[in-house]
Amino acid sequence: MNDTEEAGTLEATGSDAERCEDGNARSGDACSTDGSVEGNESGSDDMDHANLYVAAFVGEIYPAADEDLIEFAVTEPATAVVVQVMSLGEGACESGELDSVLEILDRDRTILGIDDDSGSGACSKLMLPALCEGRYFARVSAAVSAPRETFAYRLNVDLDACGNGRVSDAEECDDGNTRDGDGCSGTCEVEDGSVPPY
Ligand SMILES: [Ca+2]
Ligand SMILES: [Ca+2]
Ligand SMILES: [Ca+2]
Ligand SMILES: [Ca+2]
Repeated sequence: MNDTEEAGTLEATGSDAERCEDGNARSGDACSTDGSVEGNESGSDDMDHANLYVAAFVGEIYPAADEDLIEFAVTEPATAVVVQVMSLGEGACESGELDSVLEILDRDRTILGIDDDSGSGACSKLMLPALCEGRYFARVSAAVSAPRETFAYRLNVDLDACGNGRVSDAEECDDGNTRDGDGCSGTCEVEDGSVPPY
């Protein structure tokens, strides 16, 4: 589906990225209608050839009914993940012009989570605690009722291990260890009958 789309990075295609972003009030819209988005899509919607996630990933749902599959790796046990779809410019999520649906899948195509509007406006945000090590996939598509069937978007994947002392949005607690029985479990969930240390 995406074979004709060009690969690139924001750094390498700065002027193109700016051209998309300077569309003033309707930047996401402008990008997708003229097909000028040169984001980070270099793969397909096939798991064996999926797009690899890079920070500040830019993709495009184009043509209509396009589905983007973006692969990310979890390298530490009990990793919390927060995945978020955002607009390239201002306001597209809030106005509903960018109405995404986001799923997280594992290698077996099991859907671990699905979200429509938990992000800003009509954009999507998913949080999953305690993923095991392995390969995972974010799948982005347009909502069935989306006012625009095509749009450019930014995808952010935040991975955060349990036991690193930082409480991710997807963790209930993180006491700096992965031991159970001390109020915060090895998967960073608050344990019953105790007060979380953070
Ligand atoms: Ca695409
Ligand atoms: Ca949505
Ligand atoms: Ca953590
Ligand atoms: Ca603990």
